[in-house]
Formats: sequence, structure tokens, C-alpha cells
Amino acid sequence: MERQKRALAVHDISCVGRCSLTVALPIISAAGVDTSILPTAVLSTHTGGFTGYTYRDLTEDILPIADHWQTLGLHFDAIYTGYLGSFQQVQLVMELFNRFKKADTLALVDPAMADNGVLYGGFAPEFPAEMKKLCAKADIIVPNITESVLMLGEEYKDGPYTQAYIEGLLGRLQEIGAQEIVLTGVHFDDKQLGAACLNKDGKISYAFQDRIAGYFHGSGDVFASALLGALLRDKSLEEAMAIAVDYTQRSVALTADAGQEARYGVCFERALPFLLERLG
Ligand code: PXL
Repeated sequence: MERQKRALAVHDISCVGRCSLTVALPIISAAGVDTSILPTAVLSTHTGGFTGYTYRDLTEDILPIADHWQTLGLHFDAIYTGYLGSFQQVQLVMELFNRFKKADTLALVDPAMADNGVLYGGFAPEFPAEMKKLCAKADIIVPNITESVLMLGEEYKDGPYTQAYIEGLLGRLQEIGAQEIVLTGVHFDDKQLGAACLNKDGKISYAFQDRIAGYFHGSGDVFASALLGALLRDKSLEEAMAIAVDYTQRSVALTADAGQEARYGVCFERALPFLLERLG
């Protein structure tokens, strides 16, 4: 057997309402990858669609955890970050990259901070500029269209989009610094929804699935986690993106079928057999 890869997932724990670590850990583990976690905060629920949630900030624990890991000489094949609650947490993730990102470590940054043209609650308008600095240090970034325009200082436009607009956006995102871009929320009509990627050789690819009406909380985290799992299973960027689009769409379809409230997240667990089949 070949060596098992190890990923580090740096996200909050939202105890209820599947997103961030409660999505990343099961999906990346199911892909066969040893998944270490660094929880950045503990919330009773995520912040989208609930009121009165608790928020225990774990910023002060991040460097002591990193110090201990350094004594162990740990190696990570990937470092994956998502929702980060403050400017300071973005700075600390950059420090984690300085310490643990080696030549063969894939740094995947999902600048999870906005959707549908607006920043998530609690973020200052200056936050996207800070997140852009972290994206500059990543190998792959996975923004949606809102996050992309906020980081680029451009105006948000509702879809459907043109191919020229999407490809222009991909090019401008690559200029931020990450070599490869996977853009989510791409649609050229109202029937299909998917993603577009620009790889390090300048090649652009697309992956689509039939759109399921509605807004599904946590689907971006399901997508990015499946993408990383597939990449760590040695799929190409294009293949990993197509697998992640198909798996996310299945999870969303199962959520719609089950008639579940969207704020509790998508039924990604029920689609795991499909993901494993696609990973081979
Ligand atoms: O999935 C993004 C996310 C992660 N973590 C927290 C959130 C959100 C989105 O709202 O509130 C705490």
C-alpha cells in the first residue's frame, strides 16, 4: 500500500447546520485521507439563518497548537482553509503556511465569506482585501462569484453570465497569485449550474449539472471538500472539479427530496457512496 496522505483542515466548528469542519472532516476522511483539524472557533450553529448562536473564539489556541505540531515534525500533503472569523485569523493562517507549507503541500483556500452579492453577517467591508492576501499565497483558490468580485474590487452582477465574463474573471483571479482557480456558481442559463477552472497551463474547463431551485447552505463547503479529496486521490483539476460538481448536486438533490430545511445543510452523507464510486 502506498503512504496515506494527510490533510489539515482549518475551519470553525459549527455544531449544528452542516458546514465547515462538520463537512470537511467526513468528506476528506471518506476519500481515504488522514484529516487533521484545526478548529478556529466553536459556534452553536453557523451564522447563516440562525439567531442567538454562541461563538467561542479559538484564535489564541492556533499558535500553541502549531508550536506543538512543529515538535512532532508533522508533514501535511494539503492545507485547506475556509471560513475565517477575523483579520487576525487570516494572519495566523498565513503563519501556518509559513511553517507547514512545504514544496509538496497543496494549499487550498476557499475564501468563504460571501454569497449572492453580499458579505456574510459580521464581516467588515475591508475583509475581502485581507482574504485576498491569503489567496495570493494559495496554490488553488475556490471562490464563488460574489467572493471573486469582492476581492477584485468589482461590481457584483447576477447571472446568467457570458463565457467571456467568466473567463475574464478567471484571468483576473489568477493575477491575485494562486496558480489555479476553481470558480463556483457559474451558469450560462437557468437550467444548469456548475464551476469553471483555470489551470496552471492556462487551460479553462467547465463542469455543470442540472440546477436544483433554492439556496442550500454549506454546499460550497461540500464542493471544496470533495474537490480536495479528489485532488489528493490524484485526479486532475478538471476531473476533481467535475466530481465535486456531481457530488454536490447529488447532495443538494437528496436534500430537496428529503424536504429538509436548507439552513441545516445538505445531505452529503447520503451521497458519499456516489463520491467513493467516482474516486475509484
Ligand atoms: O459555510 C460557510 C460558513 C462557515 N462557518 C460559519 C458560517 C458560514 C456561513 O455562513 O457562518 C460559522
